[in-house]
Amino acid sequence: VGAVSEQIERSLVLVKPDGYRRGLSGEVLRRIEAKGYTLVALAVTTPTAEQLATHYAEHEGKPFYEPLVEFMSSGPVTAAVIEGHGCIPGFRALAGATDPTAALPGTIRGDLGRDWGLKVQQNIVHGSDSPESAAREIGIWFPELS
Ligand code: RTP
Ligand code: MG
Repeated sequence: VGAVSEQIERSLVLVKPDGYRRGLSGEVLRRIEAKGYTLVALAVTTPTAEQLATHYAEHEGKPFYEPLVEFMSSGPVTAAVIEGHGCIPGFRALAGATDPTAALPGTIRGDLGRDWGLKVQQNIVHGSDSPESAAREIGIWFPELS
């Protein structure tokens, strides 16, 4: 007997500055829509220091934190709220492994990403990792929705 998901959930997706610069926002959104998830909010915005400090609070103090914040503030991101049953783990599956070298072909990071020899993994997309993270992150990027 399979588990039945009863709640339509929402996830926060970011096309990070590397993906935005490379013109991959449309490709990422295309894959989200082709999978069957619904776009409920969409914006292009350059992250502020305050947004990034809140968004990445769990990583503060880690060796990659400073380069990560520097990278994420280097230009616009495309931010989206997506909706659908299981879209939180579903988008993480579409995104693939954090390390784009290890990410499987067929995934966003596996098909479109690579190691550029930089201080931090530039891996095209972010996706919320739990319902709690999603609610918190949607509040950061789309306060009008929370
Ligand atoms: P995300 O939060 O962006 O969806 O990615 P994730 O869950 O797969 O990865 P996470 O562990 O939350 O790390 C957040 C982001 O930090 C960068 N990172 N670089 N060792 C490294 O160089 C390293 N580790 C993490 C990546 O951009 C990662 O997505
Ligand atoms: Mg994460």
